[in-house]
Amino acid sequence: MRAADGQRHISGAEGIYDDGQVYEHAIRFIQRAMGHERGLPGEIHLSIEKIEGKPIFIKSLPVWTCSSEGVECSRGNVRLLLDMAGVSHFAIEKAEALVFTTGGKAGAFMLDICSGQGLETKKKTFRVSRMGFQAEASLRLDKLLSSYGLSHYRIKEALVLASKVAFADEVLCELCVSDDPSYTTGYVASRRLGYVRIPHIKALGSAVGGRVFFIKPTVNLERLVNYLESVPVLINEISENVYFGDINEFASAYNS
Ligand code: PML
Ligand code: MG
Repeated sequence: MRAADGQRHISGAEGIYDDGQVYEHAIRFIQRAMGHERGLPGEIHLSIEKIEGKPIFIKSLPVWTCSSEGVECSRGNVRLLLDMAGVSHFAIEKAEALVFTTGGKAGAFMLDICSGQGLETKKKTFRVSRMGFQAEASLRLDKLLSSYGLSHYRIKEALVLASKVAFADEVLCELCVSDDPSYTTGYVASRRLGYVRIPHIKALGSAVGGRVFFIKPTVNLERLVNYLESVPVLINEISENVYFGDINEFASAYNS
């Protein structure tokens, strides 16, 4: 589902479901778009396709929630995490300018991890699609996340997207800031870092946000875009690791 008001992105959602569940999720996505805090969309596009061929099965990333005293502390944590992942200072600054000063873009920007340059393609942003859960893994994750008080639907949706993205060899890591004014938790994710949630990543009421994928210089762009947009990926195994702690605790766990 993709909802927009002119050029301004309102809401987007993706999923892979058994045929018996398609109707229920289609209605849920339309309701989400129609009741969105970013405003009433001028158009809603709902596309339903049969998945052909065998999906790739992956494990979900472990989840760490990084405690913080406020926006300034969280912005520092974002910089530290991206630095730990190996993103250059040029690329960090470029990403910060994209996700902390603008909003309303559907899809993710792709930046080179060294130069911070956006990839030279006709499209400015890329939409990750065709990802979901096997039924048993979905129930297992619901149970696990709710036992830690993390049952918000966004966490599960962002975790499946981040897990698909992290599985791509060409992507070093991802930064996400929701552009919904009432949602102030973002994340930095990679195969090595896991899915690191950052509360207070922006001020309450702010409509800035976006997604950035940091791409290795040797990227085969066509293959990567095909994987992100078109290859079906299902999570069939859930990482049981759910942690809470500050950035120092995270860094020592990461380095051990
Ligand atoms: C979004 O829904 O716009 C992205 C939310 C990302 C953060 C989800 C979380 O709380 O882990
Ligand atoms: Mg949103």
